[in-house]
Amino acid sequence: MKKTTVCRLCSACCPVSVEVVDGRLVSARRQSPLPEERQRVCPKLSAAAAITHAPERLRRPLLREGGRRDGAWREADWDEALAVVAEGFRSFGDRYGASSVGWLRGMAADWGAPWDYVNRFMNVYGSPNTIGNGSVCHVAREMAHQYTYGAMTMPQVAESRCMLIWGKNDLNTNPPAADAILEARRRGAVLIVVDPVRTALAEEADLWLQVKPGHDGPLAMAMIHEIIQQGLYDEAFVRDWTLGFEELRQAAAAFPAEQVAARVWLNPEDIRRAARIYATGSPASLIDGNGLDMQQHVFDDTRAVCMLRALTGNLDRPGGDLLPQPLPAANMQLRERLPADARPITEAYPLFNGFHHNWGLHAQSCIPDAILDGTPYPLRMLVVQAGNPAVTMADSRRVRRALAQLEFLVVIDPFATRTSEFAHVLLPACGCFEKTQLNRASLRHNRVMLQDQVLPPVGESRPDWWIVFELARRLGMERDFPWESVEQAIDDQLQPSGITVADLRAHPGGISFGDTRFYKYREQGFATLSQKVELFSPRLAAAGFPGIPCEAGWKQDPVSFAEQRDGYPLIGISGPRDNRFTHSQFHRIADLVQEGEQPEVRIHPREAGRLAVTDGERVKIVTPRGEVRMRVHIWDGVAEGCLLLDWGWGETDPEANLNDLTDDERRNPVTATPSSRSFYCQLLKEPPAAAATITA
Ligand SMILES: Nc1nc2c(c(=O)[nH]1)N[C@H]1C(S)=C(S)[C@@H](COP(=O)(O)OP(=O)(O)OC[C@H]3O[C@@H](n4cnc5c(=O)[nH]c(N)nc54)[C@H](O)[C@@H]3O)O[C@H]1N2
Ligand SMILES: Nc1nc2c(c(=O)[nH]1)N[C@H]1C(S)=C(S)[C@@H](COP(=O)(O)OP(=O)(O)OC[C@H]3O[C@@H](n4cnc5c(=O)[nH]c(N)nc54)[C@H](O)[C@@H]3O)O[C@H]1N2
Ligand code: SF4
Ligand SMILES: [Mo]
Repeated sequence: MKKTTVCRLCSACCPVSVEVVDGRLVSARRQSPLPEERQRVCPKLSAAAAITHAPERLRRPLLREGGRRDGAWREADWDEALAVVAEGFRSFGDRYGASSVGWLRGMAADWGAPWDYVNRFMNVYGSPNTIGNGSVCHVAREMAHQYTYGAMTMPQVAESRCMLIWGKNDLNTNPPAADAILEARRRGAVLIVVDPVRTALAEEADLWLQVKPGHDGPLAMAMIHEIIQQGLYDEAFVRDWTLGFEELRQAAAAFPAEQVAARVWLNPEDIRRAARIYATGSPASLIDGNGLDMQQHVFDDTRAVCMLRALTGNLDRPGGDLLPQPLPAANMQLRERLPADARPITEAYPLFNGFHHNWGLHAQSCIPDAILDGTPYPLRMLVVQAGNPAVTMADSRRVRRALAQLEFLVVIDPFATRTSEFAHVLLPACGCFEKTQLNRASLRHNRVMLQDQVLPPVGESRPDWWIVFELARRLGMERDFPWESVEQAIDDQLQPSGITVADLRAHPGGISFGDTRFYKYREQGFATLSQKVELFSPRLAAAGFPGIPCEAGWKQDPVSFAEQRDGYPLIGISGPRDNRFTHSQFHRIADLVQEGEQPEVRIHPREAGRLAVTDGERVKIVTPRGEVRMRVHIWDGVAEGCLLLDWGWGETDPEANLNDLTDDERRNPVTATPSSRSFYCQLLKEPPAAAATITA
């Protein structure tokens, strides 16, 4: 039988058709408006059956013998496992207060309604410590959009004459977006790419700016300066709809292309050309991505990038960048139920905690601080859902120390992971095809599509929503979790829109809530305090942060370990995402890895010559935090002075856990973001004998 649903094997949320025979997924294909020969295949989706029915899938809840972390695992039924977890919530709450319990959320299983259920559960329980990983993912960037013009924009490439792609690699990370970019290219749209790596999109570009890692802010400021100085900005829009143009003009004057160029590894003419092409190419879309995230200056760098959209009048216009029209939906989180004096462990980041009515908390690094240092107070019990922090969080050796110190750790995941090694309870979650849920994308962008269950649960695994609802019942929260099915909960959430699950099932391709409208700000202003685009932010200035991005001129080098760069002279770049894997996931799936495949470090030929390393050689990469071992791949798509390291192998190859190298000490003061994308490091040759003994 063929069915339509949304794939959640990564965060791209692609609409897909899947074929199911006798309760098993047989094949899956992305739905695409393009003719078949132009559709690109997603290897993860092609391997969906192997992933879903993998022998390693957890099929029953697991508990430790004697409740000790060093006890052997034993299988349990759900009743017993949930009773143990509920007892944890009760006893830690009684002994230390509800805030001693935290819930950490990874990126899988979506940020949509399922995330709202967890927030609701924890708020009613009384702990403010429900924390996502948005400080390293896009939420820090989202906050920069929000502070500049009220919401995160969506590029409208179908009608763009020019596309400026800034630190995003949709070919590997978001196939529907990549299709749209390549189609726009086919009809002649100009393409500029800002990326330290020669990605396939950079190869395709009319102009590729191979920026120094982590130095996007000064580049954006130099482009702003050029646009203002040459009078290439949209005067009417700037006059009517922006606040702080004069302050921005003055601050940007400290960033002339001639001075900035060498420091960001570019030449001045390319910076000026990029500014000119973008500013005169309207309508132009600006596609910003995760290359800006995981950088210590993510917030200011992204604000500067966002300002380019406003100066050129490309906001909320066809072919530019759309301000979203969120679907009217109920806020399910019951935040008002938290005790008034509840202090989250992320209290040092109040602006980030509160910038959005629905995002919740995302200063992920505060979790190890609370466990290890008791800062601002100790966290004793943690639930980790849909995440693998032992591999994916910055300075993961410290994170593993923290996990080992927890008095009680519950992990909810379809697979055992490096993180679950530290767990006392391991609850088997359903994969994405085995459950029904709403995706956050549906709540944000006025096209709602149901991720509909197409398969029965594998083994006794259960959907995340079911686990949360059942726990709630066991803790006496029946009144707040009255739903007998997820369909009822979704209907309640979508009630303000009038759309129901039944409607969505009748329209598996999705339902739009009204037409897309442009220039909405002309009627309602922007969703900032001044209702204008805030080039200067009075809110930030009042809180003691720069009102204009980079206003202090050149700040300290944002690349981690800059103080120790004498001993660690190369810049490591946490590599682009491979379209076969999602972070730490799927490296065990035989269809996706080649026999004997090892993670690689890519090095420019001249740098390899200086380091005297050869293609295929296994080497050690070291930072002040730790070391990894990878195989050399000589490639001229990365600049001299940089090492491009494969990302995500730490789950299957503990010697290649990239976050063993990264730093979590220096963080962005607004968003708690560390520079785990770029860090100073050194490369050491391995003695041949030692190298021969190391296997993946
Ligand atoms: N150095 C470095 N660090 C990074 C990054 C990087 O590029 N470089 N990327 C960062 C970014 S942007 C992100 S978002 C994070 C990602 O960090 P994580 O969210 O920790 O990443 P994953 O490895 O995808 O872990 C997801 C886990 O969820 C499980 N899972 C899958 N589906 C479900 C489900 O439906 N329910 C449940 N309960 N579990 C499920 C998977 O088996 C897996 O164990 O990593 C960040 N860390
Ligand atoms: N296949 C696959 N798809 C995924 C994921 C996955 O793990 N695998 N993860 C999902 C998640 S959680 C996320 S957040 C998205 C992220 O998706 P994207 O936003 O596309 O992020 P990346 O591919 O990590 O990085 C984008 C580009 O930034 C570049 N970059 C690195 N450092 C810098 C820098 O200092 N400046 C600039 N300008 N660019 C830089 C990288 O070389 C890369 O080409 O992908 C999602 N989709
Ligand atoms: S890119 Fe592939 S894995 Fe990610 S959601 Fe789309 S089809 Fe699924
Ligand atoms: Mo992410």
